[in-house]
Amino acid sequence: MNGTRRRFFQDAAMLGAGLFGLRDTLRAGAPAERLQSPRQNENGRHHSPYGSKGPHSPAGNALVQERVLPMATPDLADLPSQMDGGVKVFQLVAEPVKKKIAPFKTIDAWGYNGSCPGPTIQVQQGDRVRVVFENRLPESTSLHWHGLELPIEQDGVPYISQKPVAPGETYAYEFTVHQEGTFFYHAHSAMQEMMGLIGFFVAHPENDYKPRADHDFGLILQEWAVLPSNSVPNTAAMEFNWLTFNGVSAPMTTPLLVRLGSRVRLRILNLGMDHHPVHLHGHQFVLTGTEGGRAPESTWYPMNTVLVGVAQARVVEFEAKYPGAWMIHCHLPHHMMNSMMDLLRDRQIQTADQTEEKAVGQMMSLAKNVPFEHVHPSPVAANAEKVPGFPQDAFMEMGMDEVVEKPETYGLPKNWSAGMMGMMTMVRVLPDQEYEAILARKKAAGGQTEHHHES
Ligand SMILES: [Cu+2]
Repeated sequence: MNGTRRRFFQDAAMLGAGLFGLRDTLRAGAPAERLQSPRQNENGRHHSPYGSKGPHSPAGNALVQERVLPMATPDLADLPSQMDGGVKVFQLVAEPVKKKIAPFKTIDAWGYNGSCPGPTIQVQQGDRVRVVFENRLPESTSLHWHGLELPIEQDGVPYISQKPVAPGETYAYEFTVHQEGTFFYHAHSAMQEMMGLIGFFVAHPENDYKPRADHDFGLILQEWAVLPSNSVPNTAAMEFNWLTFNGVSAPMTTPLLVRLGSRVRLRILNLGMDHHPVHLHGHQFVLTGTEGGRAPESTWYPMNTVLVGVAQARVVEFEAKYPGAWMIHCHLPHHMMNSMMDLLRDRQIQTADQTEEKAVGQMMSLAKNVPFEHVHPSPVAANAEKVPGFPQDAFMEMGMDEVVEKPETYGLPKNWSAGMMGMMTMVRVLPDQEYEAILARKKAAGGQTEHHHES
């Protein structure tokens, strides 16, 4: 990036953050784009579908002040708040959620406010926070604040720091956030965690991190064991056949849009049974923080794959230097696919039995149910069936571009979705004009993509 360009971004970002900050862009009907900075463009991309349920004040809805960049959680909403005196108040409801994790797979998960994972909570260091929590699950639960330093009675551990919150009960948590960083909330019950009871709790620093990022994204990694023709995850399983980012498997994951030349922050959070090495294509990043907060710059070194262990958060940053659609995915081979058991049932057991005719027939019938037109995207050799080991990846690629189409996928090459499976998304590094064009499409589509809210 040349100096002029860099200065433009910096200046625009400073102006955007200072004069015309988050509060304005979050307000419905705000004057259109007075300044175009990456910072501003990402603001307000998520409007909670739950906002209408509770009281609503503009001040409370400005989740962080103008000084810092809020995080965007693709495919998930932010939890709105309201101010009660000096306290930022959130309403969180634990409840069963029907969650579409792939165009042809809907599961019975548990989550918060109709969302799985739960909506993202964003606060600022120094905030006094109250979370009014209601349990609409069929069993007792509680809320644990992972990584936060708070009084023991707010720790959310059943029988140790509080009585379990019984079905139908409400319980208020209240504490002051003196830390900054990437935290999360979850039920402190192992099986409930595996049913999906988790969400981001991001505490922005009093003053923005240096260097400042132009884009900030959060991804929650989860895994599910759901047998074919079943919808309820087996929470006792140790083998997983569905892997999700923010509650959806690729190609349903919404691509991350960034401006060419911008600085991107990626916060990756894992609550499952496996550790996930998350890899970024085409760029190097540095590890700038963990679930414990920001790391000193002297500790940063280049990498492109970060191991996100269970119960960890990893924060990485990179300069989006190269235009293109660059994969971000867990690199465990089995986590780069969706369950094909629902589709190619017997292939899992007797691959030698599989023929191209049978496989394509199965894919056709699945496609008919979704529905989309299935086009077999990649050729196989004429003698493929005679080769030991065949098939491996043949027949796995399901091009379904039209089913998962949204403004963020505009302009991707035909059949792009055939290359996207499992714990996978992409960062689309776009030159100004293309970036603006997609932004305009998002705006025309209502400023948000509602595919995250399944019920
Ligand atoms: Cu993985």
